[in-house]
Amino acid sequence: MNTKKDIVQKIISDRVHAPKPFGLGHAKANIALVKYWGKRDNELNLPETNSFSITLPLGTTTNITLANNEDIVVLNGTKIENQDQFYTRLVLFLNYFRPDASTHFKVETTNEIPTSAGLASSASGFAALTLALDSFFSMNLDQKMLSILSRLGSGSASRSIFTGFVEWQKGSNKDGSDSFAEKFSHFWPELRIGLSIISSAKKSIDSRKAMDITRKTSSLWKSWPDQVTHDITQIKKAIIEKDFELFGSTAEHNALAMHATMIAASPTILYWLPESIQMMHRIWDARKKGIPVYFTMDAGPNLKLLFLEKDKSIIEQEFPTIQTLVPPQ
Ligand code: 2P0
Repeated sequence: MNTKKDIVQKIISDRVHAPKPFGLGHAKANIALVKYWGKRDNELNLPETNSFSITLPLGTTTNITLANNEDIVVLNGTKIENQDQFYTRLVLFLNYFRPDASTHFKVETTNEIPTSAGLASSASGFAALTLALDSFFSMNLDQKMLSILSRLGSGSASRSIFTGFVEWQKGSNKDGSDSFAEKFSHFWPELRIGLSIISSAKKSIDSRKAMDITRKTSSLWKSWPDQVTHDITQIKKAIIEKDFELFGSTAEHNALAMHATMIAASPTILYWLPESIQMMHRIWDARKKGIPVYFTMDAGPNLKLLFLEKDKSIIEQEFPTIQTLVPPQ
């Protein structure tokens, strides 16, 4: 069996140098337009399908130094208790890089993503941590290797090593050596993301568990991989041709299809709140009025609106509570 530790060691063993005084990493959050939902390997976060994302302008900055007696984790200026899940997940990841048991790290991490924004921070978090470790041990790894290492922390983190549009290749090797993200060569500077926060409460079921239940029990699971293949082709075509209707409708349909696979799981997994459905109707009503706006949704109740800069003022008038973000190239 390939354990995470074996794989990390294989990648880094001949590249690690003595630690520098500190190692700094920064990575941006991303939102999948064609979703990652379901793993072929739970240990290595190997996905059943490719996925395709857009980078957000908000991210995570992480600084690593050496600590004396135990690992110390500080998030946005507050020391995290070592019983906290955030602490244990981070320390587990650090263990794969720890040169020996007596080496301890202090990890100070700052999240630009407001915790209330309902956005996953594990993607930018594990990518920033990987970049900080790369710098700390002067490894100088290429982006492919950084993407593979980030993936071992959290699947979607593999995409946060890059900016712009990013495709995570599922790969087929058992050890995940061909499962990494790549930057898509085209960009769309006029694209905007509108965050619509319905609830910032902790999700009812974490996405890791939800993916597993979906894959094992959902009657709609069989059709999901073909759906993704189709949608990735369409979304790339839409970007190249700047066809916003194709872009928005593909992303929206893919998100709804992902949620449909969960609704068809046993037990049903439903992340939507009544307000989520209300918001969907408001978006569909806006479209009926001729306003080009679509949405995507992740493993939670919040919607992310997709639109173009030229329609920003009318959309902000129609949806006054959204926060508009400009995706970086
Ligand atoms: C995505 N999500 O593509 C999908 C869409 C949520 C819905 O990636 O278990 O935190 O760490 O590999 O990356 C959330 O899952 O899962 C996610 P792990 P991750 O963005």
